[in-house]
Amino acid sequence: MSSTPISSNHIRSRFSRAMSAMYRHEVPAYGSLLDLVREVNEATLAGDDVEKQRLAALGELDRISEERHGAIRLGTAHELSTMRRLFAVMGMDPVGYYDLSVAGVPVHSTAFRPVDEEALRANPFRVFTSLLRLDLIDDPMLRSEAARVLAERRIFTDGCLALIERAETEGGLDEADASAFVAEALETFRWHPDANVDHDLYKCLHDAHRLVADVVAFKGPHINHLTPRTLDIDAVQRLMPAWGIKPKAVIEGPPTRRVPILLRQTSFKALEEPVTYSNGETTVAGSHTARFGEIEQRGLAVTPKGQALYDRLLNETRAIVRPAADGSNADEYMATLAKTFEAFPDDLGEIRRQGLGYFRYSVADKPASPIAPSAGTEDLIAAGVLRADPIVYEDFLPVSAAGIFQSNLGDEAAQAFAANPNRERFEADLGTPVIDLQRCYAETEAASLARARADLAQETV
Ligand code: OOG
Ligand code: NI
Repeated sequence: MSSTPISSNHIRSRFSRAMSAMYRHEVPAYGSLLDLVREVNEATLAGDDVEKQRLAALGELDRISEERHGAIRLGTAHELSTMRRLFAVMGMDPVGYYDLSVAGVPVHSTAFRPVDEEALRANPFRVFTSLLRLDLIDDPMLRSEAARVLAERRIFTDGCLALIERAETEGGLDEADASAFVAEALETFRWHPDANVDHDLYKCLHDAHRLVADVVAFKGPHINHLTPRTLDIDAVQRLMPAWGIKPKAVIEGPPTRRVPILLRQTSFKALEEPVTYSNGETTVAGSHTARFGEIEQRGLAVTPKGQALYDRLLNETRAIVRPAADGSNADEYMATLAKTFEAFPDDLGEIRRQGLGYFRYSVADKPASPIAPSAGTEDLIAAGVLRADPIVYEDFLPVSAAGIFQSNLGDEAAQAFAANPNRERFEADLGTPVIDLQRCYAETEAASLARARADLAQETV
């Protein structure tokens, strides 16, 4: 490296911005969605000064308009492990394992994202990354044909690979290399309107599963959606039609609540885009439907106990009514969801006392005399010396992710695979274990409490 390395946070921010600009150009409806989300966020903050001050004090206000996640689908173990190295240059590590086979989608996934608090505050850009599972495809001929096509494609530019290596051996990239890296890496995520296969093979892949065609038939893992974060997803869902955007029927995740938990998501349907298919001699003009837009609202990260309660209530809801792809029972589903979730406390103090969520502790008001380390956390909060703010959920939800996949696979896609998680295989393909997401939140909470207690234990005032 010729000069000083620049921070991986900086590279990630630049990459996220470059990706957003590219996608806005490729999928104009995403641009409309960004404008709508900005309006709703501004209106929400203008109408809620307390929340605005709170977000500003936590340093979260600035990140909201910059915040987004994307998603890609990969074809081979080698693509996945190289993608891990690519994201590592930007300070993004694989967190969590998501098995989507249960929902009829032949992939398993992780999310690459920054992990430590400072990096998350700088820019929490995440990429939901799925690996196709050809082992779930029945037809052995098609399976080997797909594997052959995938083995031949090269999804990373030589320049990108060289810069990944440089970052690994030299511990980072300098300014010039970082700029080059962002440009080279972006190439991997670009849309290619000329397919990698002929039309007959495309049709066979598509008949096996639309997702198989989306991965195998193309030259690279085009970014299939980008998702801005909104502060009021119900408002965005309601306003989408007036902005010429058709939302999916229901919002995935928990219902509307006073205290938002986990993650709520909705999307607009994928576009049908022109594609040419060629066998080297003849070219066929056709189309492919894959790329869409999504919005998300993030809330409190929940503990294993909170997650178990969430899972149970979601299952109970779905045992009563399952959202139909055509939206015919959307109102019934949302009403049932709201009713069932009355069993999940909707008050921050109650959630905290029941150990359902993660909190970031800080000193609210220094007391006149030092506080003994043995003082109870709840007592300190009640005494007004300690404050607890919700820790934002930075990850994804498998049932919601499946709903997002499904809404873009068309109504015919209710194909079922037996639940078939294979985390060991995924981690072997990735080349490293995934980070346990519960541990991230538990550590953040514990560190904040230790800091706050250390402060309170000092002689002051
Ligand atoms: C990923 C779908 C999952 C989310 O936000 O849950 C996802 C995909 O369609 O490739 O992005
Ligand atoms: Ni998404």
